[in-house]
Amino acid sequence: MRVLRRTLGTLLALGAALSCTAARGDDARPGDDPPAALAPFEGLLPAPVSVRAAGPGYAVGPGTVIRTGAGPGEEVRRVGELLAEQWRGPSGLPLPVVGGSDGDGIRLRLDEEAEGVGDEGYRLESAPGGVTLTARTPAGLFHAGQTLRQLLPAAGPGTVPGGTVEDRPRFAYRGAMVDVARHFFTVEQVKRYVDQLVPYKVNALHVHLTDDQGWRLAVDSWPRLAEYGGGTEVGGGPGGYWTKEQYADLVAYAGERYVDVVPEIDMPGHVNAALASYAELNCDGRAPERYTGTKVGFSSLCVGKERTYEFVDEVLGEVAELTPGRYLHIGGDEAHSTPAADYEAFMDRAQAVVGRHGKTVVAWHQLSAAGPAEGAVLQYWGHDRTAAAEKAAVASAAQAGHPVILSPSDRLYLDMKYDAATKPGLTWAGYVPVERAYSWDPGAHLAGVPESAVLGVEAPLWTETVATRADWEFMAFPRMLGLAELGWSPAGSLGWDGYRKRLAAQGPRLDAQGVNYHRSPDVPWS
Ligand code: NGO
Repeated sequence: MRVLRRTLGTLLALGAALSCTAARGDDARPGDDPPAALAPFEGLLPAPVSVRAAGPGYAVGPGTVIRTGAGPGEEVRRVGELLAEQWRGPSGLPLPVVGGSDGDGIRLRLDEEAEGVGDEGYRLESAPGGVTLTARTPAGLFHAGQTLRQLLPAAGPGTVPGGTVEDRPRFAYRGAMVDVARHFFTVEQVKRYVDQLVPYKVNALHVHLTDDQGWRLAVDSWPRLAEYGGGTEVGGGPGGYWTKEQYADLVAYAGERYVDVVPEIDMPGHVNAALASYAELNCDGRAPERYTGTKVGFSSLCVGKERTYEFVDEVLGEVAELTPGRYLHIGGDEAHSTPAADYEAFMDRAQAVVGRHGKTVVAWHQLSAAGPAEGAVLQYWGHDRTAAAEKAAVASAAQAGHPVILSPSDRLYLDMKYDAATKPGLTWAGYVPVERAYSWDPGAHLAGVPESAVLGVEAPLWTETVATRADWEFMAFPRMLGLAELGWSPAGSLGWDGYRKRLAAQGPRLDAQGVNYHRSPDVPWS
């Protein structure tokens, strides 16, 4: 009986492999990605808006060139170079980048009138003569390139299936946050995160630069912040900080990949590193010790002191100057040591400073109860048990026109353990297994916050318990891929059953990139 069942299983698997090979055209080799269970376009993650499979596809090989069109198109050229750079290693092909658009190969086409693709979307058309990527913006072409890459095997040459993909994002903001304050991480390490996220069309990188345990960005007007305040971390390690050049380098690197950096200077709480660096920032004029524990809510800027606002203005001014993106995050969470009236007065002034420096405020959702400035964006980090009144304050701010970024802590906090066996991580918002991180609808998550008020989603990685790049990856992957799909794919194509297969299909790509991801037993990894 058992033998019979096994034979039957083998036959079924063989049948699936054969039908899949047929669907992929004559050039596909058995064993190519995606795994046998999925037809080629079905493995795409995030799932695209629409797909039409048609006829044979384009075989990518040693003769394949990337054509970046006629005319000036310097940025298109740059996108072409970047895509070539991403694919050369895995494909082992030379992939030269040339001008013009006639001839076989991969053609990048900027068309400002392209329909149905929005600012970041694209159309991908594949036939034996080549693949044409069309978008209204270079960002759209870049995203199209990521889709194309997923249609090829994780390693080696292969055939792009014939057909058309039409695609555009559901939400404008699809973000990741990393806390480099609790444990210090270098710009190079953060760049690697960018590399790991852009294949999934993530477009925002929020860097939590300051907290009680460390100040991580050099500020010319207040040099001790980084030099002294950056000199430790949770657990008492040596910490560190980024020079302005290093930060600018990260911003440029991310920007070239269409990822906007959103810097956060947390205030009026979470400021012990600053208070320890400058006695004059303290109400009593005495600097506290540096802090290497993990408590929150014990520090506050001195709201009644004018010097505090000079500090805020000078620091935010320098950060704004280094940051081309429109957002500046000023924290505003867990100000438990700042009386409510002081908090409001302080946040009013801090928000005005951000505006004067030409940026739009982002703050954690506690600001919603205390008077967000016009246009300010609120980042919601509550959970299922968050008080109704707190949620209602976010809803009424949303109804008054404040866009909301959703980071529900019981869904998207990457520092929450997957389950009891996860070594790093916290549990205050509960366990967040891969399915829980994915199976919810950002367009209908908070009562009174309609989809139109949702700017997007972001998954924060807090690092009280995350001290190494390996643990960081383990906590972020694969949950970040779920965020990417929630942020990009139409509501109608979401669903755990399909998603877990798409996710499994990404396994070999994560392996090829050397990502240390959690091989959740709920996902049918091949
Ligand atoms: C909270 C807190 C952070 C912690 C994090 C840990 C926010 C917005 N403030 O989230 O300081 O690091 O939880 O999960």
